[in-house]
Amino acid sequence: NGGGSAASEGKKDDKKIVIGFSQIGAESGWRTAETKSIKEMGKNDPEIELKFSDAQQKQSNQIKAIRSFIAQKVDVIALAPVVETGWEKVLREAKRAKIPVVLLDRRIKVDDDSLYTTFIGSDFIEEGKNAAKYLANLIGPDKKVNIVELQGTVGASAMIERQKGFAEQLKKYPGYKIKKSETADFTRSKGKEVMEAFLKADGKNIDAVFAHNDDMAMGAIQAIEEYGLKSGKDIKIVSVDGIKDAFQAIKDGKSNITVECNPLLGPQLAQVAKELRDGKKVDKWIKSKEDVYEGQKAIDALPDRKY
Ligand code: GYE
Repeated sequence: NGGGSAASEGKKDDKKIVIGFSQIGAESGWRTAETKSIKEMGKNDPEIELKFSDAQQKQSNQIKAIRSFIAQKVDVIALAPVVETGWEKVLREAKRAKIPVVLLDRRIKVDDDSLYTTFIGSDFIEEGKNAAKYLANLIGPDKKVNIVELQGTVGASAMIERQKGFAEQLKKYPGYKIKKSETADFTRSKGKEVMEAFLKADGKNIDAVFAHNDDMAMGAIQAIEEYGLKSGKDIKIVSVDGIKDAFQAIKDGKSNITVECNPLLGPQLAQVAKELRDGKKVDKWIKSKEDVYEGQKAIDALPDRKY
């Protein structure tokens, strides 16, 4: 089994840890950055072998991928679950095969928490709250503000919890009202489409947009400009993720706030996989450290953004 010779040889004689990763798709700049981070981990980490599967937004494809990973006897299954519910059956199969399941970036809802080992990702409630807090701070907490909301993928934990956190925080500002709230699937094109409809219905009375991700906000900005209003001024924009485009939009005066959500989870996934191999106990939630950016702080940070 490799013998215990030179320490400098490290683990190279050992068997690699095989990780099967079921990715959601490629709906946003955020997700593209996550995929890149995971693939780089698979390429650069000598202890890891990565099997990558793209589900094209379909839970049924993810379930198929998980079953195939089980059949291939991978060491770890990593899952970015497109929606929260409906995972019990397949995760019980993984548990029976004694393959640990690591949730990446989105959560699941299951009665039995032992069906997954850990969740690596963000606090979406906190992100929603921060979006509301910073918006109120920007416009003034005592103002009357009509908000339209662009939701992420229906049933996704990132959508459900951002919505919840935002609404909860808004209770502190009685003049702030969510006038319309619709899904735009976390994509730029849908963000534009839904915003166009909002503007057409009542464009003169929209003061702010809360988008569950930056991509939808970028689409909304386009819609606002085409409608003839000034995005970032006539209509304030707050969104989540912290992709470079959002920083650029803030610099250009077209957006106002982006709440950071870290997609660069490859290194953390590798670390967890190694800890599991070594029989270590891992925390149930490995939480990302994140910030909020607006104004000069966003402009200063733009050159160093990694995604
Ligand atoms: O915010 C969004 C994406 O699951 C945290 O999914 C992720 C979200 C992210 O497509 O841009």
